[in-house]
Amino acid sequence: MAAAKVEEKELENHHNSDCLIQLSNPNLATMKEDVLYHFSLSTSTHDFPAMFGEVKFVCVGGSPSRMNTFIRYVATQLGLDRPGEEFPNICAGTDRYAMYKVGPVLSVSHGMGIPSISIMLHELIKLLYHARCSNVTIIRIGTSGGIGLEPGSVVITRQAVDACFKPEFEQLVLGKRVVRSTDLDEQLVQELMKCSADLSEFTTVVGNTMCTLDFYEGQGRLDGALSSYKQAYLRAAHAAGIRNIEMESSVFAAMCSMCGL
Ligand code: R2B
Repeated sequence: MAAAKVEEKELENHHNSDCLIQLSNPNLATMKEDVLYHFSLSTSTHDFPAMFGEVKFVCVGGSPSRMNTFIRYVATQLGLDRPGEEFPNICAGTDRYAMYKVGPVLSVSHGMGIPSISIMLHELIKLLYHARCSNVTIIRIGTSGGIGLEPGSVVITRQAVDACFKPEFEQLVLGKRVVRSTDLDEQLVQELMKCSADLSEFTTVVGNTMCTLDFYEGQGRLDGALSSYKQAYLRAAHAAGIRNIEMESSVFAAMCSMCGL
């Protein structure tokens, strides 16, 4: 094969091996416009490929101010900070979520709990699809309650589990119980763990993360209006490999893996 042809083939192969966003909704192809209501963005008013086409990393976290702090930190790390200049909130037309971008990194807030992050993820995944992004890595960074760890430790989630310690996300869809798996990317887990070798200020461990539906009773806390604290439950969770508890990981894992992220 001539050199140009070889190059063309290589490019084609490279393109074929690209990991694209997979939506599983045939209705979207028939819609003239896709409105991402809670981002205040629409395919008819915004040029998604121009705005987001270069995105390779998406970091999501609960609070808007933390995601702003995060984008400023990333900008400094990448040498893309703009002294004296604020990063604009791309979703300024709404106060539901906040979104910031620097270079290939997008930082998005998701609020608290499964329903809130799930709405955000539907719209974020469609945004990445419309922008024709490929090979995107998505990470949730957030606070959580530790089990058997020093406060301030970091847990890298190997598997998200439910309150019965099962690696499943159960949802009622049109009145039917649908169970989806909550596997995460083991290679990414290892890569993140390697990064922690350079950090001595806090402990980093790999473990399972339990996702609960509420912050108080569901997490066996002592300080809610109602309390169901049982040390035996937390001990059993620890024995099952659970090292922290939060409120979003199961739907995050299920939706991202279903959409090829
Ligand atoms: C961790 O912190 C929040 C509750 O305080 C919730 O979003 C979570 O998962």
